Amino acid sequence: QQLASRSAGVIGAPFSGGQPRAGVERGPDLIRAAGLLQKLQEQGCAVKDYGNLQFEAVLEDDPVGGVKQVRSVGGANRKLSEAVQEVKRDGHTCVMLGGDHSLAIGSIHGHAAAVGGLSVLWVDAHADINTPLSSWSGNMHGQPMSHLLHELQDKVPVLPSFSWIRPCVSARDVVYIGLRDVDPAEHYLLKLLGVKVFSMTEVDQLGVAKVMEQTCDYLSDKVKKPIHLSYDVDAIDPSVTPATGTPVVGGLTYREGVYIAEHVAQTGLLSAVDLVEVNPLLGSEAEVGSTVSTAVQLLLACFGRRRQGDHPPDYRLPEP
Ligand code: B3U
Ligand code: MN
Ligand code: MN
Repeated sequence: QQLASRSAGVIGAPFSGGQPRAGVERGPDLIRAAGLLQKLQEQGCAVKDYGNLQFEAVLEDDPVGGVKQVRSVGGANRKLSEAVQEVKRDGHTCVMLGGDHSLAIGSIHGHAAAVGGLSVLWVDAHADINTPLSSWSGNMHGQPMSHLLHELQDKVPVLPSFSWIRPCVSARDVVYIGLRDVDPAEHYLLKLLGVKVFSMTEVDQLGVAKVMEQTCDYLSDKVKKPIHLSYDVDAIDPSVTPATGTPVVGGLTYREGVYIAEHVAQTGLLSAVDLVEVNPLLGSEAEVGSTVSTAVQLLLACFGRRRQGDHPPDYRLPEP
């Protein structure tokens, strides 16, 4: 309703170890260079920049049962979790700029550690709920949800550098939007746990407005928990956001993507947002530009930017 949506605490997480393609670690700097922080301030949002995290290189990080860069991912997320806790204790809505989606482990873990029970809205072409044992790729960006969900702990082995993680999300507090590339094991788990999913089929069937209405009804059914929005830029159609590691045709339009963020902002419950998987080394200059500017617009919408326009309550029209 009002122009300023509280304050944003921005953390850059230049990390790519959850997947094999170099470049995604440059996401935070590119999103910053596209003017995110200034634009947030221009729309009346107070901003505190917590800078980019520096992650220690792990020299010996051999695969663990086929899962790659386990110790790097564990260490980076431990650091991120602590940074998110600081941002939340300082009272900001946390903005985590990735980096790959394995960073949701630390982001959600830190968020839950600071505020308690959360709702998670996961906007992605992928479900990212493989267990270390079900993953065929061995990439940890396809697994973060399995490490976070209470219900899956007997399915997830303890990995090196992961013993600090405590599961902190219940399956009934999770909604997915945009799915269109889901592995058999992931589909099995989503059905087993009865997770609320709006795949691209439901987006087509219902339209994005109904999807968001039903999402918010579902999440605020009993108690209104703070919302963690984990936005993978590959949820959007690759014609709009091609500069990402695993593009999948048939995604959300730019308008649907922005609508989701606008609607979440309107709930007043948004407490943390991840914007991940922007990879400026994939694609032409124009493709990277389109991907980065879309990422910025999604985040501005999360902090109350409205396409109808807006004006501060004390706006005064120049008089002749
Ligand atoms: N489900 C596959 C593919 C994938 C997941 N997330 C992305 N790709 N970006 C996997 O590797 O687990
Ligand atoms: Mn993802
Ligand atoms: Mn994805």
